[in-house]
Amino acid sequence: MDTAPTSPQTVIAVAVAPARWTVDQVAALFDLPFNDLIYRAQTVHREHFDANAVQRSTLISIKTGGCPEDCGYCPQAARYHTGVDNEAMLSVDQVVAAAQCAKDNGATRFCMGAAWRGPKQRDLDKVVDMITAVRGLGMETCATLGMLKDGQAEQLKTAGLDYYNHNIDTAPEFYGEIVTTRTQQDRMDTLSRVRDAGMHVCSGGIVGMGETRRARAALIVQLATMNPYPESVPINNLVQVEGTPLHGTEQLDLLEFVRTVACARITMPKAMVRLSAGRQAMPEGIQALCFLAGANSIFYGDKLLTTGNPEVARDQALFAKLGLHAMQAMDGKA
Ligand code: SAM
Ligand code: DTB
Ligand code: SF4
Repeated sequence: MDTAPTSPQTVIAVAVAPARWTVDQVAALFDLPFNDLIYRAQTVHREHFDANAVQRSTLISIKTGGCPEDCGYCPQAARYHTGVDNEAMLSVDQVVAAAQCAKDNGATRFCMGAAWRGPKQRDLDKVVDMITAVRGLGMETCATLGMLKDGQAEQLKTAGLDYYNHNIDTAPEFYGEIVTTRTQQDRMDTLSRVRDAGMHVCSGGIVGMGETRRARAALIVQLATMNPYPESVPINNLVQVEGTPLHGTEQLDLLEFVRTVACARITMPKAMVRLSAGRQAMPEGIQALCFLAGANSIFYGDKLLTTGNPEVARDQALFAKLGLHAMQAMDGKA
């Protein structure tokens, strides 16, 4: 593949490049002059999307804290002292009230997250009721509940779940330095179950965990070479939480975050690329560059799961300033 784009013709060639991206190829994208990379990403973006439409998903933590896993980034792991308490699961009524509020604010998708290694059957029964109720409000539904066992994805699909979020988080070779209580292959196995059950896949990763640029390229390749690649790709910048092992990691240059978004857009042209965690600490100019680089989705609402996110009013003002408009529900397309 030609990796030295200097003309629009070259850009078109990249847009139809085969899906079998290699780490060398994506590393070469990362190494492009910034303007060339963003131009390429924006060109690909415009071939598939309204460049000024951004989808908005609201998150809720339906079960907070006390998780047995050891993910080095996560404030909800029981073993780290982060000040996040282990709370009981929310009721269906609490979840529906939050979903209604998110809908009233303009969100089209509602994502329910739980601090589990994976759901137990009685937990899943309650999540099924939540999904049914949120769908009843006319919103798209997403859940992130950890690893799924045989048969569980089918139950979620039957309940009407549109998306299952399960991040592969980082490059395969770096994964063992961040999480030891499961392997990345375990994550891939759950993603296969989600696909086989006929749900849309939401899978992405976290950058700013001390990985190399090549590892960021390898993360993108791991996502882009899934067959098919995920419909939704959240790109998170590590939110450093005191008490987690990754607290104190050197901050990623935010222009490198923008590059990661651009590489996701170029390699997964039809995916919704979500500018995810870390947005609260991002200046508006960086967020604007992320949209220019092909991000077309955000988490919307004052809170992510346990950490902060820009206030709704601030995001509405940003949309107005940038001339962005809300993307309506995807009708299952992305
Ligand atoms: N327990 C389930 C799991 O791990 O799949 C679902 C909830 S978990 C909190 C969802 C995702 O949030 C993780 O896979 C990770 O990508 C992201 N995440 C968690 N803590 C984060 C942090 N401090 N900064 C950025 N992303 C984070
Ligand atoms: C995703 O990729 N990022 C969201 C969502 N999927 C579940 C979670 C971000 C969590 C940030 C830390 C917290 O708020 O606890
Ligand atoms: Fe548990 Fe998920 Fe946090 Fe890992 S990321 S500790 S699995 S809640």
